[in-house]
Amino acid sequence: MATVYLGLGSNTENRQYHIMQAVARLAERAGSISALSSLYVTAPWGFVSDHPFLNAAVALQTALSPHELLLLTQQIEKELGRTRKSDGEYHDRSIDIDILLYDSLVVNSPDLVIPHPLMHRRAFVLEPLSEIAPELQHPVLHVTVRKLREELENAAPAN
Ligand code: PH2
Ligand code: MG
Ligand code: MG
Repeated sequence: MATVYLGLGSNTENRQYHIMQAVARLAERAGSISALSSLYVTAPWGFVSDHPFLNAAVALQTALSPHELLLLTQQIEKELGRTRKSDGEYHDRSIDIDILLYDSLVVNSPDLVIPHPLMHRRAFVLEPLSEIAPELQHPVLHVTVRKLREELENAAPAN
């Protein structure tokens, strides 16, 4: 069994419904959810939108491999109405499920990078994650989630 941390986000109608549906479908098909953070209202990061996000983090115990889990998260995103454009920009989305950490595994494949390469720069990831796993070590940066969050808070606002 692996312990995996996922980041969830939604900024379209019914944000809370989409997040809770994602959690329920993960619990049904990926394993068991051992922690769920509060839902955080966050401003769109990296793109301009009138629609604020709800973000959350979950801890999942799973027997799925990283790639099996990736396929499942993509399937659940699709079921919940996620569409994708290939213009390299961020867009409003009904649901986004990102694999943040998978045990202390480091994965660098064309379709999947773990730890999530931007997680340490995003307050909308670190806030919910530090609520459920403050002492968790980042396997590449070798500092805790709590520390990453503190460092981001003290960094330049451009982050
Ligand atoms: N996800 C992004 C880009 N920007 N901003 C917020 N606040 N929350 C997100 O989940 C988010 C974002 C790319 O996945
Ligand atoms: Mg994302
Ligand atoms: Mg994503």
